[in-house]
Amino acid sequence: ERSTSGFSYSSYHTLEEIHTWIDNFVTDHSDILSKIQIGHSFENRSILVLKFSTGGSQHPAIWIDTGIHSREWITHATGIWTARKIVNEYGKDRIVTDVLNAMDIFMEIVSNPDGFAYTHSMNCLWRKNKSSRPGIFCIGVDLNRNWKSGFGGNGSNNNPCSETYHGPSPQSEPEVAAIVDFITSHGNIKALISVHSYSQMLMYPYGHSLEPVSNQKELYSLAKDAVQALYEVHGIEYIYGSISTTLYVASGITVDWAYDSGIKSFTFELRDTGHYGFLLPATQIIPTAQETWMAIRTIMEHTLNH
Ligand code: ING
Ligand code: ZN
Repeated sequence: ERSTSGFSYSSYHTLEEIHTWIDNFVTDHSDILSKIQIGHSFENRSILVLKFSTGGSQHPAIWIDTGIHSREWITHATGIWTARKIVNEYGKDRIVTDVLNAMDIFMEIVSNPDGFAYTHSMNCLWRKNKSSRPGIFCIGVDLNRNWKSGFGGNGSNNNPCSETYHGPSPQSEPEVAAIVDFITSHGNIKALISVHSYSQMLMYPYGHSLEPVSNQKELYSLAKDAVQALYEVHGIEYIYGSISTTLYVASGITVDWAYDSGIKSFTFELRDTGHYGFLLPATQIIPTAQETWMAIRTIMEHTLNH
């Protein structure tokens, strides 16, 4: 490590700092890392994805996104720590090594760059993106309600001023369309992990329906194992189950779209349970990332073997 040696993994960072870190991190580990631009945000910021690959063509892959909701700062910080962990463990940890020898990993750290910039400049509790449309007074679409699966259903809102506004049509938002286009054209994504905060939960589809998914037994037992692995790190308890039965009904969400596209999908709600909420102190970044890693690693291992 040279150019990233001064970066603090135990602090929160601005968009500019994260983009600089991405460039330096990719340079430092160019043997297995590259940077892909998959699109532009509404305000024309780059949408960047880290690709971890040991070579080969058409490897199956795992997708991880953090920061779809801009105020959930612990998710970006956890993503950054996780990226470094993957690089450090390759060739050391058997599971990471086996996974990366057979599969690629894609990580989108700042999935809502406009909202994230706004949380640093104006309103640290901003959730949605920053899109605006003629004749509509309020700003922003909820990027976790803008997906095709169950679009416009219960647990999403038709009012542009709502925090859960689903937008005018499925994938109307460039930040969502970029992911849909990338995953669809890749064609071989096996698992998707979408990271949110807060509530300490690990969930799987559906959000838009109470109906159990066809592989719900598999997803339930994997979630149970992942949550157990997480608990063993720092004793933090997560609850788990389908989104609609564990949290609430929510429609047009990332993981329902992924599931309907044939991808095993999970969504995390990281620390805490509401004491600090979205404003989790930076002292909790490393412990949160450490425990989350053990759950992610469990999901990766299962994806490799199934
Ligand atoms: N909560 C999520 C929300 O978008 C969620 C809960 C996550 C619902 C994943 C559906 C899927 O309402 C937060 N904190 O963002
Ligand atoms: Zn969220």
